[in-house]
Amino acid sequence: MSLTEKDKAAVKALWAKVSKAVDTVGGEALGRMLLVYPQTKTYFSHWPDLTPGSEPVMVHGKRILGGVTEAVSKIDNLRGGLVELSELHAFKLRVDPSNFKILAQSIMVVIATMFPKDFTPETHVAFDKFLTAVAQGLSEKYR
Ligand code: HNI
Repeated sequence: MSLTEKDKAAVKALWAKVSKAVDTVGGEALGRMLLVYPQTKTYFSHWPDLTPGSEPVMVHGKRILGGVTEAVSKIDNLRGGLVELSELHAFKLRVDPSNFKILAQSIMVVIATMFPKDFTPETHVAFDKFLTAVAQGLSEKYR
């Protein structure tokens, strides 16, 4: 299920808009993930506050969004391009890779609600493929 040139163009066009809302999208998505899938809270138990909208959630959400922006810039080589982030999540943070799918889902819900006109079914398909490829890239170092 590789990304076509058309998919890549759709992802880049969507991201050109989404990345302007860098202060909100990532934080909202992370807050949703922690609330809707409470098992993900175990990885962040050292934070003082895990409720949606809290400072650590919003700050870290912005960082994650920066990771996605990096992935968009490496869209032609997601398997090799995310090796450092993969190493971090695999060996240091020990995040179960099944959680990448859960975060991807949360990111898409937030984008769909904030950018309903841009998140067309076609863009949804392209972006879903992209986030699947990002999850694969992040999982590269687990084996
Ligand atoms: Ni993730 C740290 C990017 C998914 C748990 N994560 C980061 C950092 C980036 C990042 C960037 C900061 C790195 C650094 O400090 O050098 N994470 C991403 C991306 C995705 C992702 C792009 C998927 C799209 N991370 C997840 C998921 C979980 C997760 C699904 C767990 C459910 N990440 C963490 C934790 C940290 C982290 C935990 C360290 C947080 C801290 O500061 O304590």
